[in-house]
Amino acid sequence: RQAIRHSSVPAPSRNVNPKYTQLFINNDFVNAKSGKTFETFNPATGGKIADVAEADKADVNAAVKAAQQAFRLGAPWRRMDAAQRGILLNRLADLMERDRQILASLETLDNGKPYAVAYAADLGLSIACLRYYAGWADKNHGKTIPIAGDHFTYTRHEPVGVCGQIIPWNFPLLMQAWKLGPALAMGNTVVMKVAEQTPLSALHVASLIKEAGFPEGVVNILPGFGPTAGGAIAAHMGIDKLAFTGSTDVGRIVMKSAAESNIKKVTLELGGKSPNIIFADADLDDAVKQAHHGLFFNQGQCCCAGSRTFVEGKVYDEFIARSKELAQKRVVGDPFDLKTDQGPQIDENQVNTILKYIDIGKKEGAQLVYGGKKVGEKGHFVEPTIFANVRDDMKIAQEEIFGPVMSVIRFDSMEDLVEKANNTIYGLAAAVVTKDIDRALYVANNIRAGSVWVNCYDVFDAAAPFGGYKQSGIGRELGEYGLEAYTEVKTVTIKVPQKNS
Ligand code: TXE
Repeated sequence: RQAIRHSSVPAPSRNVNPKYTQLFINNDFVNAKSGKTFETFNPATGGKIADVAEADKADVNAAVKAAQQAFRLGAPWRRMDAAQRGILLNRLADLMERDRQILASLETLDNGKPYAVAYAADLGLSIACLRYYAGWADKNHGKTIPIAGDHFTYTRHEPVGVCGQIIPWNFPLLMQAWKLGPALAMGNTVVMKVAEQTPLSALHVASLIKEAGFPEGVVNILPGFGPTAGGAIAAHMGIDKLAFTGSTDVGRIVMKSAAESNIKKVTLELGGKSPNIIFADADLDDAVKQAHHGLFFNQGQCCCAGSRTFVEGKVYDEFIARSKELAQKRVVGDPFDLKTDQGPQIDENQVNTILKYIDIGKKEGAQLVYGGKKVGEKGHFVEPTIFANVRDDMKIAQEEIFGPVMSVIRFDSMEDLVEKANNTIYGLAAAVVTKDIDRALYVANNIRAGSVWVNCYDVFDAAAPFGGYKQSGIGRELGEYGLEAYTEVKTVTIKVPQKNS
């Protein structure tokens, strides 16, 4: 957050007009077959922004048909050189760069995240992700393999086919880029359902996909609800692969539905409850800031939020005092104001969940040090909240709150620290803050989590894989590993007259 230099961020468009509110199928914007629409709201005011076409099963069927058509043998997308797919992805990244201010404004309007963050972080990372995968388009290739006998074997890395992608509302553009980048680099076609809370920025990107020159039907984008449009994608017989990011509960539902339909390949990126372990030898100022940003970033709505902050006893009280000071300074309010640190939560449901957990925390006997209440009457703002004296087995240290609630747990020795940190159904991320390299590596290598940050937090790069152990998910996104989910490996073996070494 501090790295964002306001001088390099152009002024936002508060009244940005969402130009695209229909379904995007076969490179056309169309109404839902049912004619139905739903409202999307500004979380900072609660006011309606626009009516958006509501996809349902019939629209999913149409989108799948378009995606299958785009994937048929001999189709332009199948005949296209791999390098050309990379050029198209780079062109899309260029267009997002051109419309960066509009996209960041739409993201803030629909999601509520501070505009300066949307512009610098969400757009910066999304564009970089597309460029990263553009580079892979002609580089993810097979091998020749010296098998026994008079044979010659090679592998082909082929696209999986039609990919169903269901994404959440906390990073609408970034989640879209994480899913589109590897799928398109590898030559797949896509039917994507965006979250019902945040359809607008993704639909603007849909227009850019067409402008970039992707052939018809390669990408189809459907705003709609989970059980209807999302359910139809998960169960569809014509979809070959499903990528889902969202709650663990819904991850379970879509995985079951994938199994019961056509055993489509499944990758899941689900919830987290990530330990952030701070040792007494750390630079305390840095540690306090790191823990603050690791938890409060994006209004606490991060799957990898450092929501179990473990602090060594010797510095515990000081850590709490300084964390409280920092939370007091946090500017909560209008997300279009460049000075704002924290915007609204996504909707009233999330606010109610967060307030419920704050209440549970108090009842469980944790000490509320700061915050704990809703802010104002208008919009969905919640105070940055800090609980001290949290025990590792309390609900607020075990269940994903997905809001600005920091739970600080005290520890006094290395003994069973890693076991305690691992004592969660999740395994998405973790961090350790210390000057002692042996301790840092011991923790980093023994925590059961897909990402571990040492003396930093939330450092993301399109080249570094991300994903969960345990109930945080299946598979990895980003990096070279992220290509695997979108690649089928075919082994071709040829009989030859005489093999020589
Ligand atoms: O998630 P859902 P919600 C967690 C976080 C949050 C909780 C609830 O703890 O508090 O989930 O948020 C679609 N079949 N995360 O309710 O419902 C839905 O339309 C198919 C963590 O928003 O999982 C949306 O597009 N799809 C997370 C997507 O799933 C269905 C980010 C995610 O929504 C569906 C978001 C169904 N039956 C929430 N039901 C992360 N890992 O970053 C819903 N969907």
